[in-house]
Amino acid sequence: MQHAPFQPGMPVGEHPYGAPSPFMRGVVRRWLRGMLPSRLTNVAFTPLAELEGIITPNGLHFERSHAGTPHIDPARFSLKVHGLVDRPLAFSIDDLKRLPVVSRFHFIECAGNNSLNWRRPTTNAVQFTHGMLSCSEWTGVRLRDVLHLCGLKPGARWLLAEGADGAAYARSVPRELWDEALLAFAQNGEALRPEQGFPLRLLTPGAEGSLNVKWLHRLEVGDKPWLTREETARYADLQDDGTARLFTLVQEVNSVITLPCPEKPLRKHGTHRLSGLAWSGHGRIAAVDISFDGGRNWQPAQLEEPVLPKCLTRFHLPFTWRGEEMLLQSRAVDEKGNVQPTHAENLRVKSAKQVYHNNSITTWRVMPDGEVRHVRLA
Ligand SMILES: Nc1nc2c(c(=O)[nH]1)N[C@H]1C(S)=C(S)[C@@H](COP(=O)(O)O)O[C@H]1N2
Ligand SMILES: [Mo]
Repeated sequence: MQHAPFQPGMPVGEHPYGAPSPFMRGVVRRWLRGMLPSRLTNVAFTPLAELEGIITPNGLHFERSHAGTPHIDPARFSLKVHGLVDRPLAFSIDDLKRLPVVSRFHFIECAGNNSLNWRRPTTNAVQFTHGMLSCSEWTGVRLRDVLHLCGLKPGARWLLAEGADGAAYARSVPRELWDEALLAFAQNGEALRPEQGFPLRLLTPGAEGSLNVKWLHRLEVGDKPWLTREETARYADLQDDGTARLFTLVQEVNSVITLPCPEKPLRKHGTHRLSGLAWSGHGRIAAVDISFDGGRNWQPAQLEEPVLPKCLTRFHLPFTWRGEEMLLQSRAVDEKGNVQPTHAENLRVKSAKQVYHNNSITTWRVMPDGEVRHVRLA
């Protein structure tokens, strides 16, 4: 039903906690049936094509969970810290909130993002190529402040971060990542969503998603990595000789065009706005170049402020389309000089057998009718 102008609307208080307009019902997380064995261990992808700016609304943050979403009462929750420390301590959420609190804008990306397209393009939607990627303002206390209260013993080099979920999920975190890490209890101004680790998660800016342990209830300090399932059998990069490279922790420079894309075809001839997202686990995005002809010619996109380290960066470029076929690509460069590789370049340094850490340039083929398809150039 269409609302007639100047008629009264819904009463105030009808939605004590607001929800999107009913016209936005299609803007939802989606998962691929059959990708993983059950819905308890699965991934719900963020609808990147529907979003503007750099922040992912909390209800649309991607979710990768290995044993479903636990239901945790924060009043009965505590974080235990022990191992190579002078004083093993337990912190309630209220204890943590009495420490200095900081807020930081950072993306989280699963190392498996775009892995379905490592061998050949198989998913024809930006939601399913790059939707294991989201970005929030995270609020919490610094990991190093908590460790300082416990007092690190000599030899402290690694930390085991364990979640309270049924997966007995745990990852070893090397000391180099401790300084920037947060123990986050809030996301975009409100408490973490249950799917994102309520009431507490580890946040390791720029590192692969799986290090950001959710429902974090235990930190053990040690002198070597624990070699848990999630860093040996999973999230390890299989090499050509059959060995696996462990602890490839940084999410490399990457980008994708979200407009146009398979979900957002071109419907009219004339001027259009190309838009997309770029990110790097090494720091800030320095530049994004756009090609309309499959990588032969490049022109710089405009970066939208703010451009923050280890955070999504939005880029734009106006263009005119008169029905010609185009091969759209974006190529990001970060402040450390890392350049996003073509797939062929990536295959020169990575094994064809590995599935994680695919940051290859993506090609969208725009057809004369304006439809957009995910393709790979030879
Ligand atoms: N306790 C726990 N932490 C976890 C996981 C999990 O299954 N259990 N999944 C990890 C993986 S693989 C990723 S990619 C991120 C995803 O975070 P999100 O679900 O908030 O997007 O959480 C990580 N932390
Ligand atoms: Mo992940």
